[in-house]
Amino acid sequence: MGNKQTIFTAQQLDAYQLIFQTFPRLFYRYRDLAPQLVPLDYTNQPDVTLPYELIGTMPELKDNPFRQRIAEVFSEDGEGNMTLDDFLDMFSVLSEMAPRDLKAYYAFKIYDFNNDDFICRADLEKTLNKLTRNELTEDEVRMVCEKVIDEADLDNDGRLSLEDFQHMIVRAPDFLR
Ligand SMILES: [Ca+2]
Ligand SMILES: [Ca+2]
Repeated sequence: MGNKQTIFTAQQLDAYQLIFQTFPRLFYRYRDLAPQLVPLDYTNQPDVTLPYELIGTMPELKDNPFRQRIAEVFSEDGEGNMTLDDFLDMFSVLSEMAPRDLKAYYAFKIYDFNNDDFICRADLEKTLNKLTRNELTEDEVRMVCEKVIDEADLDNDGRLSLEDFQHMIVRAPDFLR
C-alpha cells in the first residue's frame, strides 16, 4: 500500500492486519469493482455497499454454483450486497488458511437455505443439486439425501444440526469445498 495517502485509520489497519497481510490487494479489488462508488479514503467509514451483481462477477465466485448463497450469508443485509467488511470476511473464510471449524460453520450457513439453523431434507436436496450441477436425477438426489441424513443425523430428528454437520464433514470433506 502506498504511503502517499491514508486510506485507513490505524485502528482499522489493526483490525484488518491479518487479512491484509494475506490478501494485500483485497481493498483494491473491492474498489476496482466500482471505482466510482468506493472512495480512496476509508478513515471516516464511508457508508458504501456494492451490489451482488458486481460481487458475483469475481473470478473466485463466478463459477461457483453457490455464489449467490455465499454472498447472502456474508452480507450484512442478507441479500448479497456487500460492504468492505462483508467482503473481507468472505475472503478470509474462503481462504485456504481459514480454520476448518470456521469453514464448517459458514458451509452450514450456506447450505441452510431457509436460515432456520438446521439443514433439512429440502436444504440438502438443494445443496446436492448445486454440488452436482443438476446431474443427478430426482430419485438419485432423494436416495443420497436419505443416506446422508441416515448417517449424519446423530440425534434422529430427521435434520442436521450444526453438530450433526460437523461430524458429517469429517467423513465427507467435499461438503466444505
Ligand atoms: Ca434449514
Ligand atoms: Ca439431527
